[in-house]
Amino acid sequence: MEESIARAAEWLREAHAVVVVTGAGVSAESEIPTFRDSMEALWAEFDPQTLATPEAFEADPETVTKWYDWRRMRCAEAEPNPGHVALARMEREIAKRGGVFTLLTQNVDGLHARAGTHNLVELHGSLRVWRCTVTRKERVPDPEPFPEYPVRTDAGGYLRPGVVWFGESLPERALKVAFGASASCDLFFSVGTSAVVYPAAGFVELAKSAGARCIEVNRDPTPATELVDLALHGKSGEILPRIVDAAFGQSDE
Ligand code: BJW
Repeated sequence: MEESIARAAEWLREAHAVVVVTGAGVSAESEIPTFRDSMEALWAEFDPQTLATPEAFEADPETVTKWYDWRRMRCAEAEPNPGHVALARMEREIAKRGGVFTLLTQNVDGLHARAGTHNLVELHGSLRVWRCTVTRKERVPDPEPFPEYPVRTDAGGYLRPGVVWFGESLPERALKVAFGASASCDLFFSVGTSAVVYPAAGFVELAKSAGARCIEVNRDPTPATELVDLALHGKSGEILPRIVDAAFGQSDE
């Protein structure tokens, strides 16, 4: 592990354009269950892959709204962990050296922004923002559970979470930035993601084929493991700070 950390740090120091794609694993140490491990307690009988669809919301808006509201509350209570903080510092250090840093997250929990990352693309939307199914008008609900499920709007629709479900398109601008950044970076990190959900799972292939060095930081091996130049298996909240400290020195912030 020591040798891999040193190599990742060396590549980070040499990089001019860094892209990081993150998934639910980066928030696991903030006590937000990962997407595929999220069905605990009340939700054990459900399959997340089935609930995260427009069809599920149409068929059972009560259950889907309850699930997202439960997750919204957990995210509001969570705090960024050392992995989020290390990525925010990575952005500042790269910027100090005149480089470009882009963080593409599949997470809807808002923790990267709260940790201080600026150039952030939320590929799958946000759990903070909800919208009316009829007017598409957005709003940020108060940080307390909804009084009813599903939530009716004045326009006669329902309030749905501002996230991207399976079968829905990602925001156009997010896609454009993500494809552009992945195709033009010289260092790419895949962090805390099972790397199975597209289009995000394809960014590492794109970066690799465009000549970038690719690094995976994940608890378990994934389909990306075979593609990358360096795979570090463990907790991102432990590995990312070690890479950033080894590249730029211990943080004195
Ligand atoms: C740790 C750790 C620690 C734990 N430290 N690591 C091409 C091929 C095949 C299919 C498709 C394709 N293109 C599109 C599709 C269809 C579909 C898709 O990809 N399906 C696959 C399942 C095959 N994609 C879509 O529908 C997308 N839309 C689209 O492409 O539109 C056009 C189109 C439509 C239809 C057909 C073709 C084109 C939309 C995808 C939207 C995904 N939305 C969700 C829900 C968001 C709201 C919510 O959160 O509920 O996003 S699904 C879910 O998966 C969520 C996540 O962001 C996403 C990725 O999951 P993630 O983050 O990787 O989490 P996990 O739990 O899977 O993994 C966690 C990892 O962390 C694990 O590996 C652990 O080991 C690790 N870990 N602790 C480091 N401490």
